[in-house]
Amino acid sequence: MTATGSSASPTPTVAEDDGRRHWPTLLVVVLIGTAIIEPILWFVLRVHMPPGRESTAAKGDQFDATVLTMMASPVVIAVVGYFIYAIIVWRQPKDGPLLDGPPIRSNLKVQVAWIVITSGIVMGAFVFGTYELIVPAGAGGGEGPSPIWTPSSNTILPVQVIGQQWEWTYRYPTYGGFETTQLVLPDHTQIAFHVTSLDVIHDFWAYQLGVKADANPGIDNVAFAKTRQTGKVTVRCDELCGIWHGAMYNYGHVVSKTAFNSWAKTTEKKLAPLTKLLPKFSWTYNPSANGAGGHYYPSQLPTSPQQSYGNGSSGPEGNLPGVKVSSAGLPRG
Ligand SMILES: [Cu+2]
Repeated sequence: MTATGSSASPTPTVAEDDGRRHWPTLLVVVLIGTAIIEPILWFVLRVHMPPGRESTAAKGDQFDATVLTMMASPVVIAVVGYFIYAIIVWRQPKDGPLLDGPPIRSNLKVQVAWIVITSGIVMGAFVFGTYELIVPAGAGGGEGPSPIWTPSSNTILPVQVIGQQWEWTYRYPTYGGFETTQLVLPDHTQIAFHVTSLDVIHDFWAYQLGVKADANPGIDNVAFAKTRQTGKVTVRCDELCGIWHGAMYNYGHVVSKTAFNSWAKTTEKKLAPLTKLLPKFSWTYNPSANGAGGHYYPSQLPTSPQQSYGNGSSGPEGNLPGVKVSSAGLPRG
């Protein structure tokens, strides 16, 4: 570095080699730091990583995020470690001339190490990402109408998720095709979410299940997840879909198989008169087919169906009072 113009800054002196071996010291710092942080990430952070472990897809997300954090940690430790080391070891003395490092044009060792380490990290992430995408089949990503990788389970419960401005409803085709605003799922069961929309593009995000699949009109977008434990599920729309997009959420529940069965059977029976009026179950619907102008439910919105599992007054007839009135001309199908 040289002083320019009329500046009075002194020209730095090249510091003399202190004869110390800095690279091995830095390497030891990085190795020790890595050895300390990695077990903490694996044993402590992993179990607290979002989105939890309520489904296989969620647990997979948690695992992936932990492994990527563990891959990134040595890099962060190396950068921060080098920074702190430089501040301490190569500190400019208070008295004496302004010091600078030796001018280095090229350093073969550094170049080789850089290429090897960065290639290793990138290729490692590539292999890991590809494996995680393909092998644990059934990730809740929404892979279109005919996913290439499907779960091996013989018993899969299909649940249709219907998005529309601005609420979610669910149909259970294996229980007579009833439709409800409640998302109730059995524990330890492979679920196939069939996500579709009646109007614009929405995005079904069942946070605790690690499921996030776009809801496109006319498309049956399939996402798989196997429930692992009972608990609450927060469902949000994650695609800006109009003015009340922010109010487009509700809550679901993963319950025991017995509780689910009794709920499903009771609800099927309770809603049977209404189910008859619904369009026949289909993987997609065309809301404008019957001249409804794309509106399935009457315009009592903006509201979002808010009720909790088992409160006894749920279901479309409770939350969507207009359905009965207009059901003669139900436009879907
Ligand atoms: Cu939406």
